[in-house]
Amino acid sequence: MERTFIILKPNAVRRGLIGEILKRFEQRGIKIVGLKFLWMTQEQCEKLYEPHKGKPFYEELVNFMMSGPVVAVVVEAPRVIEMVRHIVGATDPLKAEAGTIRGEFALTVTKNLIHASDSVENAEREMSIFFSPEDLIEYKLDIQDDI
Ligand code: RTP
Ligand code: MG
Repeated sequence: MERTFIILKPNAVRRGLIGEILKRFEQRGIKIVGLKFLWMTQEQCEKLYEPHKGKPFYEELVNFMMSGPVVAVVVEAPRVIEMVRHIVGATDPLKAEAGTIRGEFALTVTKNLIHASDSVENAEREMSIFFSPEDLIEYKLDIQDDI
């Protein structure tokens, strides 16, 4: 079983898309094990985007990510890192396939609605910025034996 880390970016919250986006993971049978509504601090933002420091889009990205509250989520399922990124779609909404979250609801690269970790190492690193181990809840989904 694998876990990954997701952030619904500030424009997803402002546009009222929290339910729409979480629904897409729930309907796949992906289990939510951690959920927080928060306004990111500069420190959290710098840690999250540490690998992108120095890139041309860094400042704009960090400012945007702190422009309003976000929803931080940890989810669990087999092969969930790849599955979540498949549901989210390509970074550039122009290249995101129809039917993906970005392909249906996003317009620009910076404001592409959602962040999702891209590897086991990054998932662990990123979720630990926002969640302590006791924030992550173990339980059985009703549908777990049927997916
Ligand atoms: P994410 O990390 O947010 O799930 O998205 P990703 O892997 O598809 O994209 P990544 O390359 O990790 O970039 C992180 C975020 O930076 C913004 N970005 N802007 N203007 C640009 O060229 C550019 N490139 C990346 C996006 O908001 C992207 O989600
Ligand atoms: Mg990334």
